Amino acid sequence: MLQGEDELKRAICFACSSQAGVLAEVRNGRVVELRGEPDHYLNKGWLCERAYAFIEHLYHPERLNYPLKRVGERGEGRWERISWDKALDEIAEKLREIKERYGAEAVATTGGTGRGHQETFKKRFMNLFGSPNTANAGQWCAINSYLVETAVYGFLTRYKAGPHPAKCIVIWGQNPDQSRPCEFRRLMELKKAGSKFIVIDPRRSETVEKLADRWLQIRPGTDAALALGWINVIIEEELYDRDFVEKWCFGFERLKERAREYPPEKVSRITWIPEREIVESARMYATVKPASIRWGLRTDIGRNATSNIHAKAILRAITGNLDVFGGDMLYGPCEKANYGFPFEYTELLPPQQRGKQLGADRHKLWTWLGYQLIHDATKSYWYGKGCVFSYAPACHEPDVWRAILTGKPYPVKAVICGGNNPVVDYPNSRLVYKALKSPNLELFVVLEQWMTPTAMLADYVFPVANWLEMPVVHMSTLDGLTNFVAAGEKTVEPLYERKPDYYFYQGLGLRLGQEKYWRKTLEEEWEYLLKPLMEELGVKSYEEFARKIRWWFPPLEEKKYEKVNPETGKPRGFATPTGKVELYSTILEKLGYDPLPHYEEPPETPVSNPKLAEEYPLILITGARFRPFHHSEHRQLSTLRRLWPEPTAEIHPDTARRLGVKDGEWVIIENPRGKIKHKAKLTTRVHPRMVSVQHGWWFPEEIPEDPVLFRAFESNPNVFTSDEDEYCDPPTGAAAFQPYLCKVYPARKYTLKP
Ligand SMILES: Nc1nc2c(c(=O)[nH]1)N[C@H]1C(S)=C(S)[C@@H](COP(=O)(O)OP(=O)(O)OC[C@H]3O[C@@H](n4cnc5c(=O)[nH]c(N)nc54)[C@H](O)[C@@H]3O)O[C@H]1N2
Ligand SMILES: Nc1nc2c(c(=O)[nH]1)N[C@H]1C(S)=C(S)[C@@H](COP(=O)(O)OP(=O)(O)OC[C@H]3O[C@@H](n4cnc5c(=O)[nH]c(N)nc54)[C@H](O)[C@@H]3O)O[C@H]1N2
Ligand SMILES: [Mo]
Repeated sequence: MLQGEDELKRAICFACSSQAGVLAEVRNGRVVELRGEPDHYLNKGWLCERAYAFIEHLYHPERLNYPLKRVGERGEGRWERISWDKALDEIAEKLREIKERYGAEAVATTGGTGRGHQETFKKRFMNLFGSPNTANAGQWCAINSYLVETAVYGFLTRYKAGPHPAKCIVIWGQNPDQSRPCEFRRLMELKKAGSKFIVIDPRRSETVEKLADRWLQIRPGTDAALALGWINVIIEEELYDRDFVEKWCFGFERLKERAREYPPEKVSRITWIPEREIVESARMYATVKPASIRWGLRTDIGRNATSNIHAKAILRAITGNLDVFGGDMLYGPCEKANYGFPFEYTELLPPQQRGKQLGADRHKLWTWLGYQLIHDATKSYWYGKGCVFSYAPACHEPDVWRAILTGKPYPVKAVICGGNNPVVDYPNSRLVYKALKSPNLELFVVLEQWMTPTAMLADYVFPVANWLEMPVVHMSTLDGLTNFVAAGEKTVEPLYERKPDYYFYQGLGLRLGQEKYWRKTLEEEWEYLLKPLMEELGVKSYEEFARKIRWWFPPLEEKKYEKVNPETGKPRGFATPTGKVELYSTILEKLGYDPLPHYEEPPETPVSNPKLAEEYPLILITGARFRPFHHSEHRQLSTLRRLWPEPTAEIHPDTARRLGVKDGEWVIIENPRGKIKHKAKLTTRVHPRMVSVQHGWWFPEEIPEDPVLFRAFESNPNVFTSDEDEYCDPPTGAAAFQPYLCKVYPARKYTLKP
């Protein structure tokens, strides 16, 4: 581009996982303005405040610009600059040595929401290196949900308004007003057009206020009981789709028996939702058609995660809302892409390494065994390639830290952390900290945009690009979640020595005998991935695809299971071992888990532990999303921080009065495992017996060096979330960010002696 020339680039926002279309005005090689892409299918010209803040993010003086190598002790903050090449040489050498001494499984990775296309390339590197120990946030966030759904009906579901809107929409444990603002705008349109909404949330969230025709104020952690109660009402009142159940469902009689254990009066006692509301909402969901269930994080986590997800899948099926327009449409990976094996090489992980996956003995759906069963069942269906998720199979995240500290079941000696801030965001974050500081850990590498509490503990830190500095693609192989493709241009070359994460994994791969499997550039990887689609569309290069095509959707087709397979002359059915929707899951049964959903009281509630509740009487939930931040990110950006300067805890005014807590004052929230500090926000949004605290808080403006670490443990509820087995979901290992017991008192009592 010539000096003085303006250029318009078409990017895809990666400030969360929503993928809004962004137009970037570039002047003299500098991004000067961002705008929503007017005709983009998702955001239609609109952007949230976080997307706009990315110009500040791009040019922020505190961004990491050069690779760093630690020279002092871990956490001391003494670094020297090093080149990418030299750092990669040293790390490759160290990984080779660790593999020789302890085996490849002694190397683990951690990840978050897949920023910078992390998980795909991490997975490729680890499969080829020979380690099964990739840990990631998908274990408790969405990906475990997709695994359970795929086990039950062989496909994924995704809510899409499309040309056939749902008449009834259930929003279950999700607050899209804050967590998915682009999609939320579409939901508002549906509301205006007359769709009915049921919102299930212990808080009167923004979504409850703006959308709900019915709000079920559920006791945290009891969703499985409610879902089973709905199933009970729907079966007992014969509101189910008899025809679909007879033809296409497996295990209905056994489900019926199980559901009898959950009559409305019992479910009301468990969930604190009045019996009448349970019955009426179940009737509404079952009779206002088509209906769709949107789910959020809250049903993916904790002790009942698999039962929650399984019960939700059952509800969709027995009401005849599965794979019908306006209901929950089924889909598989994108057919027109080289997804799966030729991209991640999962099957090249040697068989003797698969069984070594940390947690494989206890969390069998999340690890190799479960993956294998699901993969085999879906294989004939999905273009011979089966279900593939970059995030799974993966190891049980909490086991990584224990293996570092105890050497059991074998030592973990190196950790690569990319796109993730586990010292703040992972459950039991003090244990994460302890493991990362341990002398047992011989190598800790972090790929980051900023110095964070986690990066402070690293031996090497690599500076990575943000989404304005790299080509972005969203599609199935990258997250296992979409069958369509969306692509964005890089708007400027990465500044300083920043690079997309890809070049780290590729650089290591090239040094460790993986030359055959890595291409020269990230753009070439995308061209290979999208080759079938590009050929069909007559597009020559990635740049052309990102500029001209932007996004591509497969044709929308309903009742795909009825389509006749030409080879057998029979309907194709569902991609499960029985070919039906498995209300009774043969995969869960084979793995030794309950084949039907059930409800179990979480380990730390007034019901399961009344004695503890005497001292800690309030029910604590953590991490309800709030704009403008994404998890632990963006506190450095002044335009956003101004909108939300400090952590806040929602407390009911009646409760606050009783506790002597005033609005806006600092309070201590204490649990047997620790205490944190938030500012009290008195609001009737929360139930008088509940407190809601935020997650992700650390303070980039504070002292970086250990032990202060930007005050990473002062307002971070993960100092008292547990990652012990008794709190986790057995099949998937999903940890619990809630519910817990706590007490709250003004901070002045704690800090100032009169
Ligand atoms: N108590 C509690 N804890 C929670 C939750 C909760 O509800 N309550 N929610 C959990 C959930 S669902 C999730 S998904 C996790 C998320 O946990 P994390 O994945 O740790 O989330 P982020 O804070 O977004 O961390 C991303 C880090 O990567 C950096 N980053 C951003 N983009 C890129 C990139 O392109 N490449 C690289 N290498 N780095 C990048 C950011 O600067 C940031 O430090 O948090 C979990 N933690
Ligand atoms: N602004 C912003 N947006 C984000 C993120 C972010 O950090 N910030 N993170 C992204 C990620 S990775 C994720 S996973 C999503 C998560 O986003 P969502 O799926 O929307 O989940 P949350 O906001 O964590 O919780 C949604 C609602 O569930 C309620 N809730 C709490 N406990 C329970 C319960 O036991 N049962 C039920 N039924 N409801 C409960 C909370 O009160 C809250 O209103 O957000 C994504 N979008
Ligand atoms: Mo998440």
